[in-house]
Amino acid sequence: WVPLCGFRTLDDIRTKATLTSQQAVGLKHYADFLERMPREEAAEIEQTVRQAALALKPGLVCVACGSYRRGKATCGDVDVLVTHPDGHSHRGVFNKLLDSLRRSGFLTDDLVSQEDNGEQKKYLGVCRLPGPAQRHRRLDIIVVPYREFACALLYFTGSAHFNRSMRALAKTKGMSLSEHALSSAVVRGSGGAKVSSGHTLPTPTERDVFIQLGLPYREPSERDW
Ligand code: 8DG
Ligand code: CA
Ligand code: CA
Repeated sequence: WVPLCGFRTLDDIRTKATLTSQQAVGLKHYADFLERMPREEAAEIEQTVRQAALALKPGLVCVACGSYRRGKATCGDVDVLVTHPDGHSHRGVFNKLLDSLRRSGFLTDDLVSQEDNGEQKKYLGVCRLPGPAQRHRRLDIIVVPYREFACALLYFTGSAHFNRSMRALAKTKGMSLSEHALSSAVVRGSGGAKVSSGHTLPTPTERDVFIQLGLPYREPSERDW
């Protein structure tokens, strides 16, 4: 923007720039997004999502992941993972949950309203708790099938650096770790052709991912890097 348009201040951008809808949301809430929230507020946001989810379908599990689950005193945003232990009732929840949270006025802006990634659906947006002095906060919601719960929980809890280390380690052991699953890696011949495709290893809990990788279990609070 500086070399192309000569914009040097937020005010230039506010008054002269053509913004994408996501940039406009970021600018609108610029001051609020600079601040991290106390973890107590993240807990209230998690609880708001959980109440809306349970009103739609009893048994839905909602877990705040990210820095909140790692026990941090403050959080940059809230990352809520949603699933259902019966293995199929997560289907159809994503849009209904967002509609419900929009109708109640809790969601104020959307950034990415839906991103299909296999059976996982991801929402990135903005919310605000009711009350006079509440700030706008970034909220991410992912809905996942229960068979992917452990790997999605591990991924969404992070930290990002910890995830990169886990994935790199999995590779050295002939495996592949993603937010969906831990798999035996695809084997390729010297020409690069696929010799055998990977298969998913059973990981009913996060602990099973550590066991499969030959690692001692680490609590979320021990996953900062
Ligand atoms: P914060 O919001 O309090 O600043 O920290 P956070 O909760 O750890 O970060 P986040 O940006 O909300 O991301 C949530 C998790 O997503 C993160 O802990 C691990 C996972 N993640 C990756 N790679 C990346 C990445 O490249 N960018 C982001 N934003 N998240 C990633 O595994
Ligand atoms: Ca976060
Ligand atoms: Ca996030």
